[in-house]
Amino acid sequence: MPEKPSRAMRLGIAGPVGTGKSSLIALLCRQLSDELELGVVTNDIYTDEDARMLRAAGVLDTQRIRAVETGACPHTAIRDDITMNAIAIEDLESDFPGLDVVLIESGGDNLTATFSPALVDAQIFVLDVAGGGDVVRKGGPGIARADLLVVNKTDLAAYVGVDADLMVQQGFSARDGRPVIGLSRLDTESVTQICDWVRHTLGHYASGEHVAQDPGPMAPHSHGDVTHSH
Ligand SMILES: Nc1nc2c(ncn2[C@@H]2O[C@H](COP(=O)(O)OP(=O)(O)OP(=O)(O)O)[C@@H](O)[C@H]2O)c(=O)[nH]1
Ligand SMILES: [Mg+2]
Repeated sequence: MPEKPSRAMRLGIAGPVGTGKSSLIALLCRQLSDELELGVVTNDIYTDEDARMLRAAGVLDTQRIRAVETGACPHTAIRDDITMNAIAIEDLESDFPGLDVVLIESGGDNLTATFSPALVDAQIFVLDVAGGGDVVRKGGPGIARADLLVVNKTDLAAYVGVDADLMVQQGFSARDGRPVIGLSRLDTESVTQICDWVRHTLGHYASGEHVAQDPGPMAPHSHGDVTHSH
């Protein structure tokens, strides 16, 4: 029998800038806070803007929303040195015993940033249709191997000349059958689908069957005149 975990499931939400990570967290809080005990940790480079936005949205007790100011590229705090996030999560867990899920938002980064499996039990990678129909094909560890790929803002697809269904299909092809959800906060069916995915994943986690996966390392990239490889 797999060992049952004794703490909340940590669910990471990553993806490029502006694809709708905070909005997805707000949506999940709105939909699930009656049935699940939730907490949130946001990551921003220089501000606590995402946490303030979520507190202002009134979707959760403001004390359950904590901000980590990374002061560096977002992936630094979700992958290289997870200490600040781990402390924020532990503080939340000690202030609110019995949490079911802690949602962790990565700062918006590029296509290669993913959470360390030491920080999260499962992760969602969020793209949006406005980023262009080619993004899924371009690939990257989050697109290929996150526990769930979300193609967000499908309601905007017609306005930006993108075929959202095709993006979702390309997601399935790029992911060896791992799940993909085309999402819009205006499309009730898609909202139900993502809530069901969270319930299903939590069920697996709670029974001890879920194993945290590492989508893979960052691609080499440069900061000014220094080149890093993570
Ligand atoms: N039309 C539409 N807009 C959306 C949807 N989801 C989010 N947005 C909008 O997209 C914009 C960016 O959303 P955020 O949730 O702030 O995105 P983010 O990924 O958290 O952004 P960063 O944290 O800055 O990287 C906001 O104006 C949202 O209102 C959606 O389903 N449909
Ligand atoms: Mg955000």
